[in-house]
Formats: sequence, structure tokens, C-alpha cells
Amino acid sequence: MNCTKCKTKAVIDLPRHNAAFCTPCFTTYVHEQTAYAIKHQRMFGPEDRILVAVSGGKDSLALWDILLKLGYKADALYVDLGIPGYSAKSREKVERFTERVARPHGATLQIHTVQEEEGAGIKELSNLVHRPTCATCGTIKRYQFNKAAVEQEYDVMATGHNLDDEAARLLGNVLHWQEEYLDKQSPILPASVEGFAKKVKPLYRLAERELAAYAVLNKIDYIVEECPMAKGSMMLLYKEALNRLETESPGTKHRFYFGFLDKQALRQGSGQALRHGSPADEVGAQHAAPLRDITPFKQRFVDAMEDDFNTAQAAATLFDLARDINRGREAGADIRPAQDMLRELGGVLGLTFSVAEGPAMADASPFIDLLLEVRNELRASRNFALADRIRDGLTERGVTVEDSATRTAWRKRRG
Ligand code: Q46
Repeated sequence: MNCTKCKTKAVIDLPRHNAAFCTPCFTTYVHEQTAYAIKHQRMFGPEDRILVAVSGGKDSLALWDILLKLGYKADALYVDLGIPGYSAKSREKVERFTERVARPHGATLQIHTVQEEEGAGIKELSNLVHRPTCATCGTIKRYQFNKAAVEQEYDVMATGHNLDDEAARLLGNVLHWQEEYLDKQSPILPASVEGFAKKVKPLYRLAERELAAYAVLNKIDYIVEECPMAKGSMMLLYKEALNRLETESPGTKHRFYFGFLDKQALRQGSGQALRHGSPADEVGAQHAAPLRDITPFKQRFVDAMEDDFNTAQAAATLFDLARDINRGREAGADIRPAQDMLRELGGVLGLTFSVAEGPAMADASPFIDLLLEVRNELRASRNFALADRIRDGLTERGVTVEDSATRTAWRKRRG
């Protein structure tokens, strides 16, 4: 196996990109993916001060390493949770990394100890508030990181969440139908409210396996063991399910999460367009402002079909267009050009559109479509328990799923 870029011996293959890399080219790939994420999502600029949340694990230390090597001003904060057999080890890894890598770049490390800051250990605190340890821990860490970032006037706070974390979180949110969390799930969370720092996830384009390889190849000494409190967590179960899907079908996590981000961007874009609609929108389709620019839908559809007849992606584009039409109809926009396009593109897939969905179901269509794509992949990898949970969850919410030998369809139950 040779490096796709320089043709020397490769040390890692990336099936989802159909590529393999030697150590220097792989390091460049990781840096480029991170730099692209920062620029594309407008996370921060070269003059901004960044506070990295480090835990001693591979992701957060790799993030700190990458940011420093890309030339950013990145300090770090470690929160010592006082978990027996784990916190001391992870703290030691962070301190060693600071001495070896961060300090020569002029970066600093702060350490907060939960026992000192909150007056009790993490276990004790969770007993006090009658909440699970991880929920208490998450709240305390978010609070500590945010407080430090705001008080010390950092421009942004960065965490090491990777593609696997985000895909697993998305799966959890979709399975539990947590639409308010779905709306907020993003690689960037602006400092929208006074007292809350801007938060970013610059590693969201990189898989966990890629970050582990980056850490090993770049001699980053990180804590390999998971926190003992993570045992039995649902996130680990979702990650396991997604890993199985990824093995059977490389690129599944990428398609799942990036497909969601695409849909989210379109949805938020259309929401803005409708919010900024003119008063003419109120007076009927005949004289109303047209629906927002619909040409990107056609381009997405053509791209999907050119991508080896990716009909799932093409159908998802049609669902998005149908949803915009429904929203436009409610807002009184002129939806006729969009309807014509939907008929034209649908015809390519042999679809006809005659029944208009209600607005609530129209909003949910892309998510249902996404869920059924995931369910089909779960069934293909024989993970029937999780696949059945998706079907049952939809049934509870009034959506009937029908499997035939060739396809899976869904419809809203009446009454
Ligand atoms: S550190 Fe904290 Fe995690 Fe440990 S106690 Fe749970 S939340 S598992 S990321």
C-alpha cells in the first residue's frame, strides 16, 4: 500500500476517502482538514486567543498540538475531576504534553480542581444534586471552561469533539427525537448570550481512528483508558453501532453527519429567507415574492446522480425541496417554479407528487428520511435491535414504516 500523495510506503489507509498516507502526508492531511474546518465555519482568526479544553485523551491533546503547529495562540485548561485511578493519570499526561510541546510554543496550561473549586468531589456532587455522575460532570466542566474563557477574555473555547462524537450524538438525538438539540448541534456555537463564550469543534471533520493515528505518529503521549464512569453509556453504544456500519460501508459516519449539516444549513437558510419575506408575501401566490433561490437543489440533485446514481442523496434533495415548498406555501410565497422543479426532478426517479403533506410532517420529512437510511444500514449490518428501535420510535410518533422486498416507505398515519 503506497501513499496516495507521494507514493512512498503508506502507514494508514482511509477507506472513506479511498486514500492511504505516509506519516508526513497524513500529518498534512490532518492539519489541512482542521484548517479547512476553522476557515469554513469561521471559528476564529490568527489573532484570536483560544482556550482549549484538555482532558489528557488523544482528541484534546491532538487538537492543542494541531492548533499550535498551525500557528494559533492556544492555551489550555484541564479540570481535575478527582476520579480515583483515572484523574491523576490523565493530569500527568496533560502536564507532560505541556512541558514537551506547548511551552516551547509559549502556550500555558491552567488546572482547576473540582474539589477545590466546588468544595466536593464529582461523585459527592452528583449525589447531592441527585443526578448521574456524567451529567453532573458535564455541567461542571462546561461551567468551569466557560467561566475561565469569559473571565480571562479568551475569544473562543475549543473542544476536541471529532466526527465519531458528533455522529453518535446526532444518532442519539435523532433516536430520541430531540429536535431542540438537533437544532443546536453544530461545530460552532456563537457567544449569543452575555456571559457565554463562543465554542467551536475544529476536529469535526476527522474520525476518532484518524486522531488516534495522528497522536501515535506524532508521539503524543495520551491516556488510552476511558474514564471508568463512561462504562455502559449510550454514547458508547451509538459509537459501536456506527463503527459496525462504517466497517460494512465506509463513509457512513461522514455521510450521516455531513448530510445533517447540509440539511441544517438549507433549513436555516430557508428560514431566514422566509423571515425576511416582503409584505407582498401575505397577499397570495399570484403577486407574492418567489421562494428563495431553488437552483442549488437542482445542482445537488445532479451531483447526487452523477455520484454513481446516489439515489438516496437525490431523494433527500427532493425531500428538502418539498419541505421548502410547504414552508413557502405557508408564508404565501410563489411556490410554482419550485413545484415545477420538484415534478421535473422527481420524474427522473420515477416519482410523482400529488398529495400535499401537512406542515409539521413536512418539516420532519428530511429527518425521517435520514432515520430510514440509517435503519437500512443497521439492518444490512444485522443490528436489528437498534433498527427496530428506530421503527418503533417512528410508529409511536405517528409514522408508519413499510418494508417491501425492494424499498422502505413511510407515511403519516391519519387520525
Ligand atoms: S469524564 Fe465526566 Fe466523561 Fe468521566 S465522569 Fe462521565 S462525563 S465519562 S466525557
